[in-house]
Amino acid sequence: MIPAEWKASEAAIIGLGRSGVAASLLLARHGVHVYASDGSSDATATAGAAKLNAAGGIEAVAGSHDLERIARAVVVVVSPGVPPEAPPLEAARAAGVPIVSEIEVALRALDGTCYVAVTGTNGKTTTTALIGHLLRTLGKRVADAGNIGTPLTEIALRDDRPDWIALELSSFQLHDTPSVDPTVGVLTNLSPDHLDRYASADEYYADKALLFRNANETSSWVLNTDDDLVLAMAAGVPGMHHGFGITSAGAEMTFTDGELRWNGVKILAREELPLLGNHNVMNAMAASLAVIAADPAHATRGSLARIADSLRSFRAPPHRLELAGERAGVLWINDSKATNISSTQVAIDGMTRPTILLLGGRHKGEPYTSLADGLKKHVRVVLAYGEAAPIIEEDLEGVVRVERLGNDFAEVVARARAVAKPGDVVLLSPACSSYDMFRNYEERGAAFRRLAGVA
Ligand code: UMA
Repeated sequence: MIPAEWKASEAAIIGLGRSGVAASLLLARHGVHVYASDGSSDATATAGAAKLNAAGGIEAVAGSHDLERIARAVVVVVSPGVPPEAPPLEAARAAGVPIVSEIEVALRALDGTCYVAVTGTNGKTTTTALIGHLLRTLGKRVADAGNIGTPLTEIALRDDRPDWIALELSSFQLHDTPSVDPTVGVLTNLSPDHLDRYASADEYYADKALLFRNANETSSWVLNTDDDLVLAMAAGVPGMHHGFGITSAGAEMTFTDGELRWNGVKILAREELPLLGNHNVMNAMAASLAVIAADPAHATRGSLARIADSLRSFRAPPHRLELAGERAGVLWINDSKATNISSTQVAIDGMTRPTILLLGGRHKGEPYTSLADGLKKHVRVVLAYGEAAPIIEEDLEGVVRVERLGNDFAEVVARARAVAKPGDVVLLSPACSSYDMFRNYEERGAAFRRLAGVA
């Protein structure tokens, strides 16, 4: 339920991206007066403001924040991309105004709806999409939401409520979401990320641990038993623990003799899963286990057969080791979603041909030196580009051939084409965010596909 006291005053929404726009519309629908602002006056913020001002009951401004007005608000609703030290949030904290996430607003409006929440460093989006797909195959009406792309408040605005929500939660979204209490919670894996926003990996992990903040005896957790950090974080958390793992012994969901098995029962053979890489085997295990844990009716022989069929028909979401095409014997792979080191490591390890790697963008704080082993084995040339290029060049000196390029992505792709020989792969797996050159990783991946000209 949206609290009655919010309706008596004004809510301040920070950010006019998808989250801020949907959260504003939802609060206005619930009778809350909304002041929404964005510090930027870029095209997205301006369009967001125009949409909200046309909606009624909302005042929206792109280009500045009225800090005094924000300090008088009854609540501040923050978009995930707004860092905690942003001036509007400092102003709210100084005035004692509670700060909540867009997800928190949606959970209050969607009170009582079942959801599987997925967090972790990598594999979140694919696992979330898989969970949505599996539940749909089992006959449920499901919405995929959160970090995957559709804000949860957008789902709450729909007249038709889903039976289930497959909800991807980033650490940014978990930060200000005190009500998070999923039917099933999934923790895929943990490794350092977002060190441009967090002072340390531990600070980032602390936000991930907020998935468990309302854990109780009726909670259900799906955990990667191959990952010591995951096990340490979940140790002692109340509720049922369901493990999945390839290398660890004793997990409920295993990958044994080339088969995904649940409690020893075959779900399907590896070759039937149409996804590249072992990390996707882990994602498929996590998703299947989450769906089985969600409802005892999903563990019958018939349901397990439907889960297997559903895994066979799943296709990878775009920008995740996506095959862009092949020309003149060169394979072009778009892994634009790889915005951290561990994700790029997984991509490199999955390469079976000599690889030209496009690495770069906005540096996020992790050193590139940890890529050295994989680079030596699989990569012929690294094309380092964007803001991170000098750091990449310095970190990888003596490890692999590195060519330092600038900020012109067309030039980067043209150079890849010139360097590639028949039998090679050109892999965009940047290990950086895209924000120095693009609006987001989707735009970067789309530019790669277009410039590659292989589709
Ligand atoms: N801003 C201010 N004032 C400030 C600072 C920022 O107004 O002081 C503004 C910015 O100008 C911007 C807005 O705040 O317009 C922030 O918007 P946003 O980045 O949160 O954009 P949304 O469109 O709402 O997208 C967000 C998620 N973005 C981020 O977490 C950065 C999307 O995840 C998510 O899909 C969407 O909500 C719906 O839930 C994207 C992402 O990159 C895919 N996520 C990160 C990742 O996967 O690594 C966490």
